[in-house]
Amino acid sequence: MMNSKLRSDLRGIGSMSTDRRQFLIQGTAALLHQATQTITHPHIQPELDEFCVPLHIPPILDPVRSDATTDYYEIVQRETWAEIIPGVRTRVRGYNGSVPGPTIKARRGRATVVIHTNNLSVPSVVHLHGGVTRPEFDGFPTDIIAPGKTRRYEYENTGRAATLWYHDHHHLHAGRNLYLGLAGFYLLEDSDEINGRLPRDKYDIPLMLQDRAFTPDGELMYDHHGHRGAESCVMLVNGTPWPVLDVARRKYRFRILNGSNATTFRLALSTGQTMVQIGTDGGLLPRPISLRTIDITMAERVEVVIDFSHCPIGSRVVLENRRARGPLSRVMCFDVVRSERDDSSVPEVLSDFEPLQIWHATRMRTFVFGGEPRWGIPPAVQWVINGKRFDPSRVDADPKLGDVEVWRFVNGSFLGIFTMLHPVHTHLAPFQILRRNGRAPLTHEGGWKDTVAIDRGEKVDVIMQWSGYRGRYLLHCHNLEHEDHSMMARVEVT
Ligand SMILES: [Cu+2]
Repeated sequence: MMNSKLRSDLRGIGSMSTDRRQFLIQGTAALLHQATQTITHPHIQPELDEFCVPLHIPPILDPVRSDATTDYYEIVQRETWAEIIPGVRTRVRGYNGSVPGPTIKARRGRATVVIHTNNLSVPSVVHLHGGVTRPEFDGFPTDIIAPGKTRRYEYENTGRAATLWYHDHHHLHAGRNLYLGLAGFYLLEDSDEINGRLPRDKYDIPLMLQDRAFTPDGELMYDHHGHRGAESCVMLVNGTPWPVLDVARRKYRFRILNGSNATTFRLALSTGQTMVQIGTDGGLLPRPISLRTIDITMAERVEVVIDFSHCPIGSRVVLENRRARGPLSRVMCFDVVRSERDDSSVPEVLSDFEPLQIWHATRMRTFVFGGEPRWGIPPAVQWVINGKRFDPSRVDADPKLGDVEVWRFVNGSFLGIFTMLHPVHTHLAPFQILRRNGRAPLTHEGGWKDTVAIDRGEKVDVIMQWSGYRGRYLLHCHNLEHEDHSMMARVEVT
C-alpha cells in the first residue's frame, strides 16, 4: 500500500510529460517493490555437499627483502582461474592471483612497503583497512593504479596490533573488484607477552567470510541488486565453499573477518557452547567475553577462542549463521579428530584500554546515512550521507590533527523506506562506541573499533582522536554497493 508521503511526492511530478510521469511512477513502484522484497537469487546453487572441502588457509607472503627498519613486499594484481568449486574453473581477480590474497604479517613499529603492480584490465586502488596510514598511501578512491602501472604503499605500522585486511577501494568499482577476489589479510602483531599465552601459530587461524554467486558455467556472478548489495547464496571461508577444518581437542584462536559485500552474520556454534571473544577491529579487548552468538557485519573483525577440549573425538561442531535460513545458515564445520596437549590460556586481562573522555571532545558531528530513489532502468537506490553523494573534491568533515571528536551516525530513510543496515567505517582514526540508541554499546562492541553496524532506525555515538597524519581520508558505508553509489564522505584532517 502506498503511504501518504509517497502519494504527495508523486503529485509533485504532475507538471512533467505523460511519458516521464508514467516512467517515474512505474520506477517508484518498482523501487517500492524492491525495497520491500527479499533479494532472490536467480543464479545457480552449485551441486556441492557441505563440509567436504578442507579449509584453505592463505599462505603468508615472504618479503622480497628486509632492512633494519622495513620489510618490502611485491604483489601483482592479476586475473586468473581458480578452482573454488571442486572441478569448476572460475575467473577471479587476485592479489598474486590468489583468492583471498596472501597474508602479510607485520610487526608493530617496523615499517612495511608493498609494491602493487596492476596487471588487471581495470584500474585498482589498495586500502589497508584498520591501518594508521599516511594519506598518500591510504587508498583514496580516486588514487588509482592504472592497468600496467605500479604503485608503492608504505605502512608505518604504528597502530594497535590487530587483524587488518587490504582490499580494493576504486571509486564506483570496489564492490565488483572485491567480489572477484581483491582482498587479503594483514596481521599486525606485537611482542606483547599476553599475545604469547593465547593459542598461536597453527592454532591461530584467520577466517574470511564471504558469500558468492556463480553462473551455470562457473563464473562469479556479481549482481548489486539495484545497489542494495551483492548478497549471494554460496558460503565461502577463505575462498573455500562450506569448508571443514580438522581440529584437536584444545583451544584455537580464530580471527574472523566479514569480507562479504552486503551480508551480516550472527555466528553461533551448533553445540550451544560459548565462544570467548578476545578481540575486535582494533585488536585485543580489555577482557575476554563469553558469548553464544556474535553479530559481525561487513568489514568488522571478531577474534574468538573456541575450546574443543570438551568435544569427543569424532564429533562435529558447525559454525552457524543465525541470521539466515537456507544455505547461508551454515558457515563451516570443525571435525574433532585427535587429542593434543594445550598449554595456551586466555588471560583475564588482555590489553590496556584507556577510554577516551567525552569532556575532551572539541566537536560533535552528525552523519545521516540514508537512501534516495535513483531513476533509471532498472531503478536503483542512491545512497547518501547527509543528503549528499560522494564528491572527492568536497570536504565533508575537517577535524584538526590531535583533536578528540564525537561523531553521531544516524540511519536515515527516504519516505520511510530505503533503509538498510549500514556498516560505517572511518579511515585513519579508530573509535570507541559511547552509546547505541542512547544506551550502552552491545556486549561485543567494546574496545577499539573502525567499523560499526547502524541498523534501521538506529543512532550510534562514537568517540575518536584524529591522531597520525594530516590529509585526505574517508568516512563511508562498508556495504560495498552503498559505498560505490555513493555513501562516502571526504574527511580532511587539518
Ligand atoms: Cu550502507
